[in-house]
Amino acid sequence: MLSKKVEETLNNQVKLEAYSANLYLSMASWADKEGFPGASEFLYEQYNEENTHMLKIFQYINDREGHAIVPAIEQPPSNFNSIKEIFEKTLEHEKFISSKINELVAVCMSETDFTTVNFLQWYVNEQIEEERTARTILDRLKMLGGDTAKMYLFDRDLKDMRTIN
Ligand code: OFO
Repeated sequence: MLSKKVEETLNNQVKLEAYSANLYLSMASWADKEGFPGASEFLYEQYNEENTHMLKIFQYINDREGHAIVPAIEQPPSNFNSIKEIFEKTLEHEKFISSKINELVAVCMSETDFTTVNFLQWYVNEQIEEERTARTILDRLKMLGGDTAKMYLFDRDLKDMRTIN
């Protein structure tokens, strides 16, 4: 059984994962509208992944006799200046999520809930991967330096990148 504190913190993480999903959905829409089909497809995939992250925690709360709550979610930004800005925001956001996962683990440790610490290990590893992918994409974008022809190829290649889970 979850302590109230762990239950509350997990429910807060549900909200953060749901926000992440909507943030990527919004980015996917912008990329689609601006003529970047590869980036858009990649970001729609991120949306699906974040929903999975959210649902896993949601179901875990109830599995441990807590009460998973469907959260109200703040509207994400809908306009961006460039694909580069999108991936800068992605990296910044994933770093923020990593810090929240670490806080969550710290709460579980202080409540001696080692079952949840164990459950969260998947998220700890996932965050390493998510930050790394965003950083890799940003590095590639920096190398292109705004070259339109190369940007076309970059966008096409993004379709095949499926390393953020
Ligand atoms: Fe993008 O992170 Fe979920 O956990």
